[in-house]
This record gives sequence, C-alpha cells and structure tokens, in this order.
Amino acid sequence: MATERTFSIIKPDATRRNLTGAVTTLLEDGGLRVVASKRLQLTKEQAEGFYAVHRERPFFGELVSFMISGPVVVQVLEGENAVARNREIMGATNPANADEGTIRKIHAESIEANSVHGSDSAENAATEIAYFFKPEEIVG
Ligand code: RTP
Ligand code: MG
Repeated sequence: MATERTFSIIKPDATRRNLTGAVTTLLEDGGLRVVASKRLQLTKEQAEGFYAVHRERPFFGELVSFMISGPVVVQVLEGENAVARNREIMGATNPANADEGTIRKIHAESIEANSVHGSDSAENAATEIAYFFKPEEIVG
C-alpha cells in the first residue's frame, strides 16, 4: 500500500479539555504524520456543508451545534494506508464500543462528543482536505 493522505478533525470536546497534543501524539505514535494543521472556529454554514451527507439523519442539528460549540483543529495526515490506519487509531464512533488504546476509548465523552473525525474513504479524504486546505498549505 502506497503512502496516502487522510483528513482529521480534533473536535470541540477535545480542544475544550486541552487535548490537542494528546490526540496528536496518538496519531503520530500510530504511524501518521501531520502534514497540515490549523485551529478554526467553524461557522454554522461550514459545519453544515462539511456534514451535508448526514443532513437527513436525526442527529444532524445536534451534530452541527456541537461542532460549532468551540474551536476545532483540522489536519491532513499522511502515512501508509492512512485512511484505514486513522480509523483504527480513532476507534469506533461510540466510545462504549471502541477498542482499548484508541483515541475514542481514551478520550471521548459520548457518541457525539467523540473527540475526532476521520475520513472514511480515500475519495472522501480528498474532498474533505480540499474543503479546508489549499494545496500550498500541505507540506509532506
Ligand atoms: P466521523 O465521521 O466524525 O469520523 O465519525 P464516524 O464516521 O465514526 O461517524 P458517522 O456515522 O460518520 O457520524 C458522524 C458524527 O456524528 C456524530 N453522531 N452522533 N447521536 C448519534 O447517534 C450520533 N451518531 C453519530 C458523531 O460525532 C459522529 O462522529
Ligand atoms: Mg463518518
């Protein structure tokens, strides 16, 4: 498997608890490299656009409110098989089901306030990276 890129968000529950470094360390220890990073306060429009695939889901409104409740850190991660690797490091969406040692097992508060987002396919990773970063902001 060749080197790949994926997109990550450190969510407001984690930035609020000053866990940006702790979460990033788990990503780095898992073999991923941060090749772009910025801290943002998302607007409602940005969060709605990012999560547009979920707009019919019952939790959409709450998810958008949560994602704009504080700062996020958006990152591009690079590494071998990065999309799947990042999902392993993150753990299951619901921290109650997440494996030991994963970010969500260690740090998440709930199924919604689950500390991180990670792209679920290479195609979505490319779309999500382009949503937040210009090519020249990514330095591999
Ligand atoms: P993500 O997209 O954030 O990496 O997480 P995921 O693939 O594991 O989960 P997904 O099904 O894509 O859901 C996106 C985010 O919506 C929130 N959520 N809330 N209240 C609920 O039942 C519920 N289900 C999902 C979580 O913040 C989840 O990460
Ligand atoms: Mg998802």
